[in-house]
Amino acid sequence: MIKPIYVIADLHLSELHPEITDGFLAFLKRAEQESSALYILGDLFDAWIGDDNMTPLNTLIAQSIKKLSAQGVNCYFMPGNRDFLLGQSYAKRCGMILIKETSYPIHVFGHSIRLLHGDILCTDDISYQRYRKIVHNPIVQWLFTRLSLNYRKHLANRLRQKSQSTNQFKPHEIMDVNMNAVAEIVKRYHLTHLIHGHTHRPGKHTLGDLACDRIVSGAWESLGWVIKISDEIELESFPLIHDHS
Ligand SMILES: [Mn+2]
Repeated sequence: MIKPIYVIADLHLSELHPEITDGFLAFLKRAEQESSALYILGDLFDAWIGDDNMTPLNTLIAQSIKKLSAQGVNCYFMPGNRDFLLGQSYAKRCGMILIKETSYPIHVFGHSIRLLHGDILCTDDISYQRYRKIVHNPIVQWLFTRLSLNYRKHLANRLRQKSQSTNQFKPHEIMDVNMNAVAEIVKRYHLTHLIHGHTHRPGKHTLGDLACDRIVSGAWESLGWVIKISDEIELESFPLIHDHS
């Protein structure tokens, strides 16, 4: 029997939440036993200012993912809106294959599945989409990575504060996916499943008229979340248990 493919997103790892880091390390051991591949669909880290910022946390995570990939579990990473600067150098340290949001659907277990972080589906949030266009510009990114680490930290903090204060006043609906954007992708790629994170609204939605399921992973907080792909596609939540071994 072929082992399932695991998909996770939105762990938002940071020094502020060691319990989530512990939960992730325990999850990686589980994934080593249970899965054939792991897709991380972005926002693995709460912030990423460049692959040269090797903190103890980033080093620990790289070593742990590397261990999993060395066991033959293929690991893939698609950047989210928090860690879109995570590049080839860090991916290599983790033994992960960096994949772009523009990648084609994967055809596994008879499904046609498109994997996304999910932010590009939130087209009602016009100011965010405008910001996204700027920060995804390769020239802007190149310039940013040329700044000193300290100055990048400072800029990242200011950006985060600004996004927190503006998001506070945004209506709930515009922070969710736009159904026209969903339908467009489903039709264009003849998808049977669309899998994403980002919205922090875990759930399984049947898009009846499109004959497609949209499965949304949850953000790791008090629970961890994994989407398991095999003949069936399941969304599972589990308590974050510290692994003492
Ligand atoms: Mn996100």
